[in-house]
Amino acid sequence: MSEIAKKTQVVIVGGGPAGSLLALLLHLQGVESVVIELRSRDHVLGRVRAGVIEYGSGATLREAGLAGRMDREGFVHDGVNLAFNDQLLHIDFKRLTGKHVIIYGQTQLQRDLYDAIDTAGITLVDEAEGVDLHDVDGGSPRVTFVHDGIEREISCDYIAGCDGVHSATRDHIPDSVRQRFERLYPFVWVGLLSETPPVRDELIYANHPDGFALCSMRNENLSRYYVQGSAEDTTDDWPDDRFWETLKARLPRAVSDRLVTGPSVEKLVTPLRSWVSEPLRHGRLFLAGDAAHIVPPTGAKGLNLAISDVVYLADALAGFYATGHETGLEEYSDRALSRVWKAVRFSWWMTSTMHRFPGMSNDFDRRLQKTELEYLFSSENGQRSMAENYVGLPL
Ligand code: RFL
Ligand code: PHB
Repeated sequence: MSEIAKKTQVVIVGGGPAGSLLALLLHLQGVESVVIELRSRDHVLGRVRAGVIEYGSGATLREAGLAGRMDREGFVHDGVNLAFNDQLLHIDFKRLTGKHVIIYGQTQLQRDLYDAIDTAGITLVDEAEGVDLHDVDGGSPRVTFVHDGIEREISCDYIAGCDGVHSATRDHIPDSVRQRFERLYPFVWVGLLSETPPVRDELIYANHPDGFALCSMRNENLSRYYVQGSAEDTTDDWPDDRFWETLKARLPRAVSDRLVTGPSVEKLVTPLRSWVSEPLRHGRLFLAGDAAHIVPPTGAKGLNLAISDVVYLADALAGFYATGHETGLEEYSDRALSRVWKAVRFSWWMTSTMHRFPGMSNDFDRRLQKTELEYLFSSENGQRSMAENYVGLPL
């Protein structure tokens, strides 16, 4: 890493997908930034996370020259499957929308972003501790942190808070200004990664009376599966045998008969919740990605929202440096939130439609869920709406 500058145009806190991509999009538009990341690169690359890249996210990465490996090694999926009542419904994205999604792990994308950051000569300071923001709503914002035991300070024009769910930058938006909208779902996903061939060439989202299941993948010999668990579950509650038995029982027979099981190489429990923190701007601070909003993974939207936020933010910042006008920056929060809420709605709909809720047996909600799925199975318009949202609404 080159010397850390004492002054730059934009300091980006957080070097995950949102922060790294923002730095690169700014660089392409002639805006200088420094990225400050708490963790080591190996740690960031060790997090197993998202796998579905929306059509528009893919196009953004391609336009930024970041899609070489994704286009070579990722998998284009022209549809997904919904399982219900032992039946499979294929949602044909290509026919219904003319678009597709790309299966490409967030880990690989993060590696591509790091490589591009290094090639561009952008400073990414990793293992930076005690990041703090100063004068966020005044005229001379600064970011301080400790790196290699040395206290550092960078002054800048703007700060981008891309520091994920536990964001510290978000706390610089005063309580009197900040509103939080939240929904917690009363269950978790238990996820397992195994070096086995995927059970099918496209994803399967299954609604079963016992609970939800999802079959996903990373490549021809790396499968990613999830099953719905109880809110208080930990990975200790889910030894491999229990996981595979549960998954099998929740899939249509024709699918489960083909399931290849094997030892898990990674296992996690993830809570399902949505929240949005508004607004996304306070003074010279802008929030983007998981620092500003979280969606349950059912709609595969988290990473994609991080990408759309930073596309809007990079445009707004570059617009300011090109014209001297803050119009784009003033519009950023509303523009990004409008797209965010549509993804929150879709993720809520997928979650509500596909999971078993505690207390749901034969009651009104279960009847509605059954009707929702029967409608989807029978209506091309219903399928088109789902396809349109899954491949991603336009940026
Ligand atoms: P990240 O990836 O959390 O990066 C934030 C970075 O900020 C750093 N940081 C700090 N740096 C400096 N100072 C501090 N004080 C800091 N505090 C934190 C962190 O170390 C980190 O490197 O947020 P970002 O960039 O906004 O990206 C968001 C995505 O990572 C996230 O939305 C997705 O992974 C969500 N997600 C999915 N999204 C999709 O679009 N499609 C999917 O298929 C999908 N599947 C998933 C998912 C998330 C999952 N989990 C476990 C949360 C599946 C799972 C299981
Ligand atoms: C994944 O492959 O990890 C994955 C896919 C689809 C989702 C969530 C996670 O909705």
